[in-house]
Amino acid sequence: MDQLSQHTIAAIATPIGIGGISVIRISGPNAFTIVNSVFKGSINLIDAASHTIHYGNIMDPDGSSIVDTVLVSIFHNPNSYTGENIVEISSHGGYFVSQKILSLLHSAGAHSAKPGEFTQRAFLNGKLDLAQAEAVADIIHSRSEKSHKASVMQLSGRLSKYVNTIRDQLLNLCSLLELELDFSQEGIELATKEDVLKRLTSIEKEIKNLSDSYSSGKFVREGVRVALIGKPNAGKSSLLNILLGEERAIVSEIAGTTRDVIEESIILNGLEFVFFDTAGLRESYDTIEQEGVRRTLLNLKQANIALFIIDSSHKFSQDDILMLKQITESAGSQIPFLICVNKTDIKNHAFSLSDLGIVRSVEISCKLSLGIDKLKKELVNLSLPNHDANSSSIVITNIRHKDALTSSLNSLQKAKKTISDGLGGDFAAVDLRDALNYLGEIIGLTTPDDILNHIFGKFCIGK
Ligand SMILES: Nc1nc2c(ncn2[C@@H]2O[C@H](COP(=O)(O)OP(=O)(O)OP(=O)(O)O)[C@@H](O)[C@H]2O)c(=O)[nH]1
Ligand SMILES: [Mg+2]
Repeated sequence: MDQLSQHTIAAIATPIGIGGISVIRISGPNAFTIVNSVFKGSINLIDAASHTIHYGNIMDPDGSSIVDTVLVSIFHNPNSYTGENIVEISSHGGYFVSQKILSLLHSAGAHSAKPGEFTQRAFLNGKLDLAQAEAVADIIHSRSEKSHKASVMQLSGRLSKYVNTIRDQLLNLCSLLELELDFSQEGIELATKEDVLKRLTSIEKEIKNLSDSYSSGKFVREGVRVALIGKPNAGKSSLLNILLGEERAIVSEIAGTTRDVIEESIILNGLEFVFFDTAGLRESYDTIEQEGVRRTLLNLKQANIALFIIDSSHKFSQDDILMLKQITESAGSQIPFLICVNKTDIKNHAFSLSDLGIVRSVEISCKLSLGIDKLKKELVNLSLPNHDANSSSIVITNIRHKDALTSSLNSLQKAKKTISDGLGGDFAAVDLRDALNYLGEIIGLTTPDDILNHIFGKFCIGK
């Protein structure tokens, strides 16, 4: 596929602001002539070899004054990021210079690049498939070791390759069923029903495993949202501060100190955790505190893990049990709860959490910094239950990929049912083609244009 665009586009690829250098990227058929018209150096850029760098000045249109001293990198089609002719101008950083150079390039005929247009061109020119293109954006946005690693894996093409091997197996099976239809008059059977079902089951398992990897993959990409909840004075803010290693939230012996939700993140085992310190849960006549409690409950609904903090210097009353039950119900069963028994340094009352059906609990003391490592370990285990530090297995981190796999799985299961019910292979073949198309959406083979535009539209300008 060769869809080299007619237009030459330009954009600043680095963030606007004070900095050492700024990079302006130009891609398209006229990249060399456009830059050459504003550049004065020891070489005519039109004659410059690919993958070379040239020192020179960007000049005002009348050639009388220097706008900036720059380095210009040249990449010839097709050996460039977009597959087109590319020039990258490294200018001085700052608010003004790069904007000024960009406006000169526009005057010389370059069009403004749309968000993600460079990567979109790379995709359209076959330099990257869609999953790889998405990985480019993920690398830029990754904030933790694990999300970075997953994005690099995806950019390297490992996910795409794996999806392709599943597609190949499906394609073979589909062709077999379709071929058999051609011979249906003669009653020739190319594969037994059992054999087809066996092969379908094995493909189904592969798709399902990949799809299931999203349960940890979404945390890898987006981080894990942990709500710190409990009664006033339980020590929620103290725990937040200990986890962050700084006095972020106000701690006091006055019940009802925290009102607004405080959000901060840390990295544990290469995974990002976003903690939300919330207002203590209790009946209150204070309207501000009531609002705080409302926000706590709202936060709980959006959390991936609820850390329920208990003050063990007080008796765990029937009211506490009731509150715990109520919030567990309001949060829904899908959120894992971890009970944190705090203030063990002044623990006064023994209570059995297992009587309440609570299996996961950690004893801590914020005052003495006890049990904090164990708590961190529990949080990681809860987020990545099949966590293996050295695992190189393929994990999907993108909801779009998950949705495509789910749809593929549904079509495949329909085909399986048709075959096991002894109905026509033609019906099964149609469902298998659907399953194939859904898999193709992941790598961009069968992705509708509006979805493509949506994906690239979320990129930053200059990427
Ligand atoms: N002895 C002891 N005191 C603690 C411990 N953790 C917190 N405290 C004290 O308990 C009181 C309340 O702590 P906070 O962290 O403000 O409690 P909170 O849950 O955020 O309270 P609200 O914001 O009012 O809901 C403070 O006086 C803390 O110093 C602990 O492990 N041991
Ligand atoms: Mg607090």
